[in-house]
Amino acid sequence: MYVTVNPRSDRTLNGFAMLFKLGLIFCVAASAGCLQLAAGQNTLVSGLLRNVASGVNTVGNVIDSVKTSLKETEDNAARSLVEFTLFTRANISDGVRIYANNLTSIRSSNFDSSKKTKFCTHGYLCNTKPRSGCDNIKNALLKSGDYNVILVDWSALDSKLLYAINVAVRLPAISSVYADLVQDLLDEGADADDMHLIGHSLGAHLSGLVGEQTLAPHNKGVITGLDPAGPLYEGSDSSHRLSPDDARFVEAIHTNGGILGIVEAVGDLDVYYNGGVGTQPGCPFDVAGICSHCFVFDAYINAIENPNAFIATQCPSMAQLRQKACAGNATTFLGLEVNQESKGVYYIDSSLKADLSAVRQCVPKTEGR
Ligand SMILES: [Ca+2]
Repeated sequence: MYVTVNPRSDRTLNGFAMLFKLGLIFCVAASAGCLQLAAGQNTLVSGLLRNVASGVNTVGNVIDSVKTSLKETEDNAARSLVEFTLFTRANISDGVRIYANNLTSIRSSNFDSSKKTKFCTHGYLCNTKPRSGCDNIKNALLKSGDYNVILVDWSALDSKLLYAINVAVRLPAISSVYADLVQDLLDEGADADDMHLIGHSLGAHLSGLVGEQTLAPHNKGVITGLDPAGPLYEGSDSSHRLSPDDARFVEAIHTNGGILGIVEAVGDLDVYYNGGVGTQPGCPFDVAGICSHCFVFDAYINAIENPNAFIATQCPSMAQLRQKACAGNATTFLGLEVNQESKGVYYIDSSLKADLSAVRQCVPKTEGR
């Protein structure tokens, strides 16, 4: 039995205008990428796409082909351009920038090492500005509990024209500086088991890379992957993507598997929301899967705000769940009350339906913080 929870009521979106804008972004991105290739101006891009075209399309091969020449440049860019902004109940709206390898910035902030720390980072073409998915998660978290919440914004490094560049070189570089910040917080007395890395889409895999460096060695901490990105990650080696060995407990919530999200299970617990693949109920015009892919923010935020309302059941398929063939199987709440002993594939037939307002969370208005 599921409790009906209304989607967030403050999201009134001109859906058609937003979809048009998104379609334009993707069209421009694709066109620009092709033009760049045709001009032969970028050997790196040409090489990447040749690899993909020849069938060498796993993230591992892409990374190996470029990482040596670009690593130093990418690392330097990441160190100067990734933004970490701390929010607490004392400064819910006015975030304070903190910096990796700069303990003074941490000690002069409201960071409290005795409290749990929750991070949120975004995916491709997104950011953490007000009304973004991560900003909404931050608000829900601080309403729910007294945490340190750190938003990780790498939008200045986002290779907006070529997704593959992000996968191959940007995320590994960003993960290095992100991991340094997590390590700084551990050095300041925080417990690794109090660290919770939340990431959407590419941000889910970024969280995995960070967890591998900082949490996995202690077998502590939690990672929540919100519809982890699928393209170039499906079938790739676990060292390049979110995987169960990246923290003590790794969960993934799938809403758009097979399009923008990954289908395969990548966590200790994988929850397939309303089936988890294709289009979510309520997304009438799901251009490129964006509505369903971004709906996962609503799914997680509603689960944070209603900790006992959303129950997932261990089950082999959505069809079997709906046929009530999995009655009596293990269950777990979604959100912060998730049973961290849960293992395997779970499904939820939720009363929460998507709508076009979900898109806004991936393409927030661009006013600054
Ligand atoms: Ca991994």
